[in-house]
Amino acid sequence: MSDLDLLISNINLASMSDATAGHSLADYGSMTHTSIGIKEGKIHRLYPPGSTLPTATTHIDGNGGWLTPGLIDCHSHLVWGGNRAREFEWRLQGISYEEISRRGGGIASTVKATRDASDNELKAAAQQRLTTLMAEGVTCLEIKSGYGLSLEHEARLLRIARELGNENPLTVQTTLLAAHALPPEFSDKDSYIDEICENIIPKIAALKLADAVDVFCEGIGFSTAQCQRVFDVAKEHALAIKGHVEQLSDLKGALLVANNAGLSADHIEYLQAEDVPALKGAGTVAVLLPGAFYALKEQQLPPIAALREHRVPMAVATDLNPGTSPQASLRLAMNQACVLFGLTPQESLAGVTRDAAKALGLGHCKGQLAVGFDADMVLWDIGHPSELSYGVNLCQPREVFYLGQKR
Ligand code: DI6
Ligand code: FE
Repeated sequence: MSDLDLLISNINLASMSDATAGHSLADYGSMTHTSIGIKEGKIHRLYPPGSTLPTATTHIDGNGGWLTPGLIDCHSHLVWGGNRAREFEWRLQGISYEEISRRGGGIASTVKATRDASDNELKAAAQQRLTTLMAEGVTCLEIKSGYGLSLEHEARLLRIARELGNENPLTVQTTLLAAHALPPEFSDKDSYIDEICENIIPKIAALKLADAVDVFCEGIGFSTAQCQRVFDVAKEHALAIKGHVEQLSDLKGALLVANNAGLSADHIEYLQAEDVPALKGAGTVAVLLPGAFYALKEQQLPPIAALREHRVPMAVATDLNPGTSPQASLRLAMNQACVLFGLTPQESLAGVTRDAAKALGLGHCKGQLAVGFDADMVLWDIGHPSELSYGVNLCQPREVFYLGQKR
């Protein structure tokens, strides 16, 4: 019997361990010329240079490459029908996202196309996007509903997301985003919030289809009072809390998420620096979505300096969706986070590993190469981890390891 299931020797590790948190120019928690041992899906031991190496059922020569934690996309709307290429043309003619939304385009048009699509059509399209993300090294993905907007259709999207998690090697976490927009059957937002609180959340919770509940807190979405009602019911059902907040205006949604001990406040371009300490105090992760900022040609930058100063963990995600972030690439989001938001390549890598895990409540088991953590890992033929944020698709994983327990 071998001591280990897997030994990867002759590698450099970018551990992204907690010890590197808050050091924007630190060294990726790197350990050079090292080896890593895996047992029962977990990181069993790290071997410094010169160690006597144990036996292993499988031994891989890393050839001097770099090993990172598996990449984690902690914010996606992966499952939808149709596309919004026509709307893209309108936006290029100068019509704003909010104006298109008021004219019945935007989220409403995707809701119609999604409801009209069959399960098989939705799943095949989502699988294609998922395969693209996995080829980049994504080993864990959050998938939101939000284009169904009724119990039947939200449940359908979450069920498809769960099936994708069962049928692919990566971990999928699901989030109910019923409070994304007003469905056509309702004329008044408060009545739809009643439906979400009295019917949709309790039934989705009973079916165990969601790990968390999210809201779109915005003028074209829902008010803080309406979002608070959703969070109250989410908590009754022991579901984690997330929020799309301060994307287009400052409604103090991030404070609301923090006051409810939410896992993450996402977008936050309009978050004021004075509201940042509340996130730190609540342990709420700031999720940066540069793909939506890019696609909408936004000007308002998230308060990166204040987030750094207060050591709020900053995750980076795709926000993959048909309207405001039509990009199935977390690697592109890493590059955008550096170029558009001024993150360092180390912060950007932490944002798709350690801090993305925290945004999903998985910070204790995923996103770091540390003893006891899940062995979700990517081996890259690169000379330095900054290459992962520099450029787009100039390097691909040599091998992706999905050995950790599915969560
Ligand atoms: N903010 C976003 O960027 C996406 N949802 C949200 O609340 C956009 C969704 C869409 O336009 O389809
Ligand atoms: Fe989103």
